[in-house]
Amino acid sequence: MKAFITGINGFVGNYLRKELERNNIEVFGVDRVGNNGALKCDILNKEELKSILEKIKPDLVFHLAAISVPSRCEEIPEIAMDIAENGTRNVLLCVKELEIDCKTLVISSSYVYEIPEDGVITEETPIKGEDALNAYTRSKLMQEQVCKEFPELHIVISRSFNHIGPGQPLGFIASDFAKQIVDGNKTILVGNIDTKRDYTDVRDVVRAYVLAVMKGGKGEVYNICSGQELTGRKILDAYKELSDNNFEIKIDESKLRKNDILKLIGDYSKFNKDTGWKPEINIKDTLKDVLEYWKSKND
Ligand code: A2R
Repeated sequence: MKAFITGINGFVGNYLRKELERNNIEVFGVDRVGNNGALKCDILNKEELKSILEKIKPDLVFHLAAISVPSRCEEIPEIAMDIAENGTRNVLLCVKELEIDCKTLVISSSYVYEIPEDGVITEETPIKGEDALNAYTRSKLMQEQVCKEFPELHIVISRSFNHIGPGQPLGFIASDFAKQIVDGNKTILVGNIDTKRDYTDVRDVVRAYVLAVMKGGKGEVYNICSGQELTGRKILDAYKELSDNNFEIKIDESKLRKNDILKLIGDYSKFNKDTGWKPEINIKDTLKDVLEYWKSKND
């Protein structure tokens, strides 16, 4: 069996490659650089992508390539949208035109949901409109829209909630705090650390992605999440226990976001019912590994 990953050398792609190889699946992939065994291809270049896919003829396609850091999407919204819209369309058009008999997983986000007043988010929760405030959300809404242009293909959409793990770059809360702590900062500058988020270990997430593409129904959308609440404050508490840096927390007004979502927690029971998946890694163990990762970078 052969798998093809767009964005193979990203944070998630790296873990996904290992998970697929553990399942004895041969893995191919592209990014715009072409290091580490990846094929160099911008998914915006359809002809190049098509010639690669024509040779591989994968059984499974994982479409991960994106501008994945929301703050970066705000800086380059047109590029983020182009990759989400035309990049996704190119991947699906190539599969269609080459008549590749495969199943495709497209990674969307929990940010597409309207936030309910209370309670957890299911796949029935309404999604935002095209006028959504943030560029990352708009790009993911567009990506889902493009998938609807291909009703004949076996496409599964993952609405992934926050995921964390060793190797995640800066720009995400667990990495940002861990780096400051292992660097010995005595004061950790924070924004709002009381917003509630749903975090899953990236290793559980990639296990979910493999199950989603293999067992998920054609055209189905699934929440991939832990259903557990975690705040920045709790992450910092865990880091304090795990490290010997007795740091203080200081609010940095410039880090407080207007329109911050106070609570974003998912329900994965639909995905569990269809695939049997549930998260297995305790998030405290994840945070320990994240801290170790940043320590190892300093050694
Ligand atoms: O091309 P590079 O070297 O910037 O690699 C990134 C790749 N990528 C692309 N590959 C081909 N053509 C493009 N036009 C293109 N644009 C970006 O996508 C990188 O390898 C990958 C994204 O990796 P990360 O930024 O580390 O994202 P992460 O955390 O692995 O997220 C994967 C997916 C994304 O759709 C997120 O929005 C979602 O999971 O959460």
